[in-house]
Amino acid sequence: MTDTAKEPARQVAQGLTKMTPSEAFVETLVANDVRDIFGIMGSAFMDAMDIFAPAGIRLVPVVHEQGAGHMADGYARVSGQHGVVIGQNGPGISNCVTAIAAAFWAHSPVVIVTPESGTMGMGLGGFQEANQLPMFQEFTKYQAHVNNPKRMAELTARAFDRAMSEIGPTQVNIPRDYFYGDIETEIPEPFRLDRGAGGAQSLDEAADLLASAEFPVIISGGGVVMSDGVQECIALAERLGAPVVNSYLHNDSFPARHAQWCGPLGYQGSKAAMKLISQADVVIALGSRLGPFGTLPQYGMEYWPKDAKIIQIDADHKMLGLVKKISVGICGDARQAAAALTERLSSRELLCDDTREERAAKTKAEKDAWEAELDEWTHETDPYSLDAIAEAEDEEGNWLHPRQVLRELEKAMPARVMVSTDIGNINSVANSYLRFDEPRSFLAPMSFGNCGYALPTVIGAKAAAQDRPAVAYAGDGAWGMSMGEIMTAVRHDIPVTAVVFHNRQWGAEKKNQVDFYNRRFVAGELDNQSFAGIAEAMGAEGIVVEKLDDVGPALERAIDLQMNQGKTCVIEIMCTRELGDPFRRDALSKPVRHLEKYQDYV
Ligand SMILES: Cc1ncc(C[n+]2csc(CCOP(=O)(O)OP(=O)(O)O)c2C)c(N)n1
Ligand SMILES: [Mg+2]
Repeated sequence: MTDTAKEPARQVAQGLTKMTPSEAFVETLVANDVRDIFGIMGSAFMDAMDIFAPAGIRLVPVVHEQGAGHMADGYARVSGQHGVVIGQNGPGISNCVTAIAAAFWAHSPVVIVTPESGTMGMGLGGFQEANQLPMFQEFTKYQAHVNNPKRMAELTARAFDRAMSEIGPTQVNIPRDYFYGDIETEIPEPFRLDRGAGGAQSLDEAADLLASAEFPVIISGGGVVMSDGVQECIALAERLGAPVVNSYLHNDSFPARHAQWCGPLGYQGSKAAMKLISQADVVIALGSRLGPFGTLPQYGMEYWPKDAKIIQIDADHKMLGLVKKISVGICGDARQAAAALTERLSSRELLCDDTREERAAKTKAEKDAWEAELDEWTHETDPYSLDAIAEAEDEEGNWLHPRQVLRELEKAMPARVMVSTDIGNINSVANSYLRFDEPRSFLAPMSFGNCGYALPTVIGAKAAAQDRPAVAYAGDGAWGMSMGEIMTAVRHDIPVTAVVFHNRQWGAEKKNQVDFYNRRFVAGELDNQSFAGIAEAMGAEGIVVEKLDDVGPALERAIDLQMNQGKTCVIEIMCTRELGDPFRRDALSKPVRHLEKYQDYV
């Protein structure tokens, strides 16, 4: 669309023009097609905020700025556009640190706008004064400090450009007095990097390696989602007849309905995926940094194929060979690299062509076996879980097995759903039951792993894709950190559905106390209130589920409320205290005590 064809609010000032820095800032947002910003208002940027509405920008006021950061993350991950967050200098900004860290590890193009103390007071210990660049140093790809009001448009624009080209959060830090004054400025045209498939030499080497592979396996990573490359990944997979596994927490990087899809690697992932990749002689890690937690042993299985040759493709050359030893590293866009490889292989005979059917049968057999295992795996069977299940039988109320609940939720998921998950034991077990047919659908807290992620993130996702159903999963502990944002969903008509697994404990961490600390539980119990009741008090609908048969219908009802009546609903599911495998056995050791008074604590 040419600029003149846009609605008046979305037309950007052209050429060198007299304006205020506030206007330059807002015009730069418009040039970058910003329509929603998440945050809490403050005097620090009120002069710019005052003209958001006539520029066609909505400021979504949240309950807590951390929520705003997560919303910007969810918005970016689903739309592929920038997510933008803003807050008052000092506390409004420090409240965002966790969310920006999470967005960093999710590779989300989030721009955090951080108005700062005025230049004439900075350093004197004034009100809400803080050095706001060091706070985000580790979690941003680029930090712009507006050191002169005349540079407002230039530096704001650069933050928007870099968020896209570097695929991660950037910051624009603006002394609050620099919003005022008169300047002559030009609003820069957004610059979008035209990425390529990678170097011809590395692509050729990869094609040669693939041509001689007997059992190639593709890992489809986050880069496939971010580059909109699922179709190209499918084409490569079909040319090779190779099983495709999702990298950890990128379950939406390959359609689950496809015969070659095998499910996710990593914590609580798919045994089929793990068994198949363990047989690979060549692995193609497409758009994956091969993060260290994504390939840890699971189910007592060391599945990573140590002798396989690895072809790694990543848009960031610094990721190539960083975690795993590789044979070929391609610095390229996942979509274009997949297309370039398919093209190179199209007219070539491949060693694996001969075994296409045999490999397809093997893939199917592993998938069928894993589905059957999941169907039978109704509850956990370790001694602690069996005790917890027995205890639940003696208690008042009816408590459900999490795995059965997760299976029922899976069956009731609507088409095109977006699901965010939190950090917790039940949320992790959910990994086996979350399957997607379209990309930009799965929003997990990724490597930063913060509790309190799921609800605000899915609210941001819903703001970006109002026509899609949005569901958040959270444990009762993580829910407490974030549930206030239900008020944001209700107040601002961004209806979502949240499923709260009410197991009355900080389960994931308690599992470590079971495995390493002889069930000495410290600070693990949660004496919970009614989450459905709290939801109702916040203006949402609340449903309590105590029977397995009610799980699916509750989700269907909540989705109907969301999609047809614009209502937010919290489904509170009463679960036993049983616990699935822990995240990391590798990170803990059996306790050693030298002092007499702690001798029993081993
Ligand atoms: C912000 C933050 N604080 C603490 C932790 C450590 N932590 C990881 S999982 C977990 C327990 C989560 O409990 P809950 O949400 O109730 O889920 P459950 O494990 O019971 O399913 C905690 C405290 C974390 N990951 N993030
Ligand atoms: Mg819990």
